[in-house]
Amino acid sequence: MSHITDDVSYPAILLVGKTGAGKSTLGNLLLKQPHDDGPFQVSADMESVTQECSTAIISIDGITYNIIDTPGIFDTQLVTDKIFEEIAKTVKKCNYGIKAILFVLEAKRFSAEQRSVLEGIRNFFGEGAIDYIIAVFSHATKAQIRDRNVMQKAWNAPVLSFIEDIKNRWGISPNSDYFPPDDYIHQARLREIMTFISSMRGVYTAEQLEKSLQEQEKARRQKEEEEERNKQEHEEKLKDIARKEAEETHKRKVEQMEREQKAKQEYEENLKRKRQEEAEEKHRQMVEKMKQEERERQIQEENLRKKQQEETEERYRRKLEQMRQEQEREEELIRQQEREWELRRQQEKEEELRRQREREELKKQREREENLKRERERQEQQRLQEMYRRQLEEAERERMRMMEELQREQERQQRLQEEMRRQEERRNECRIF
Ligand SMILES: Nc1nc2c(ncn2[C@@H]2O[C@H](COP(=O)(O)OP(=O)(O)OP(=O)(O)O)[C@@H](O)[C@H]2O)c(=O)[nH]1
Ligand SMILES: [Mg+2]
Repeated sequence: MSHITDDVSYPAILLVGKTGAGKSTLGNLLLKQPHDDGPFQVSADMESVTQECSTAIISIDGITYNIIDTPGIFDTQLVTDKIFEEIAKTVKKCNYGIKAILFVLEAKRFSAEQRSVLEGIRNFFGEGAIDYIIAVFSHATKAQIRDRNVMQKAWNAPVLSFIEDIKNRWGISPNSDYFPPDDYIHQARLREIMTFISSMRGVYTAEQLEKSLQEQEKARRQKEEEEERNKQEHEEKLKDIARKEAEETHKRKVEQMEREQKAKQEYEENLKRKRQEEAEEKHRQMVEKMKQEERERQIQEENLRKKQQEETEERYRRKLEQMRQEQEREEELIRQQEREWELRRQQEKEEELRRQREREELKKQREREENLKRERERQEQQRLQEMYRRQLEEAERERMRMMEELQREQERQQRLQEEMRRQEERRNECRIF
């Protein structure tokens, strides 16, 4: 009953899972064969062994099934697609449907790798397959194999969620090293799995898989279309970026060319300016040289002029000296003449002085005579004055005497007038009476 067959003449039990999970080992154990020496080849190392699906006949609770070992699912999409093709080919041969899908997973931390394998299997079979999945944990510890509760405690949230999704259908692949095939624990773990298989209602059909595959194909196409759209959009974006980059490159090139043109212009201008400066410098040097020559010529001329001037001055100086000497001689002559003249003048002056003394003597004589004359006149004048004074005193006394007489006459006149007035008054009084 446990030999490999190509026919699928009974309802099928599928062993699926990640490569190296222990599918072939579990198949052999369910077939009551040594775990590594049954109809399904078990790999000794990490290399994937099962490349094609193989099937064996198994009887559970009196019902015959085809148990089908499948190649392990990798996390590499390319290999996995081929494996799913192989599985699909086998499922299509299952004319009596699939009674159970034993999803073998290692009882260690539910890794991202395991999760992607589970997602792959669920997607492949479609959501309708969930009612036929039984999870079987392999590589369990001795304690986990002995006690299901120990196994349950090791689960994390994703495992719990998955177990919940499959309505708590889970078992443990026994390890013959811990519990030999005749051990009741070994048998109990296999029994649990088989009980789940027997309790399944209905079968998962090739049509469901076909439908799922079509949906997958549709999803794949949509995904491809989406990817194509994204690709096109991406390409458009890339083209846009490339166009912008080309524009930018063109712009940069134009700018670069402009910069180069500008730099060239600046270079040419600089060159031109430099040449101009050099020409100006040469011209300046030439002018400077000419100026220098002119200065030297002027200096020579100046020296010559100075020399001529000095010679002229020397001639003038000599002439002046000569003139000065002549002048000195003339002056000496003049002084001589002056001295002579002075002498004469001195003589004349002495003569004059002598004459003046004579004149003064004469003048004094005259003055004395004059003084004498004036003294006589003064004495005469004094005598006359004395005489006039006595005459004046006489006249004054006469005047005073006449004044007194006049005053006495006036008083006499006043008395007369007073007398006349009183007489008048007496006449007037007499007339009244
Ligand atoms: N400790 C332990 N080792 C196991 C268990 N199941 C399988 N192995 C070992 O794991 C290795 C791979 O086992 P296989 O049964 O070939 O695994 P598989 O899933 O069929 O592998 P592929 O066919 O390559 O996909 C072998 O060396 C097994 O002896 C288990 O429950 N416990
Ligand atoms: Mg295998």
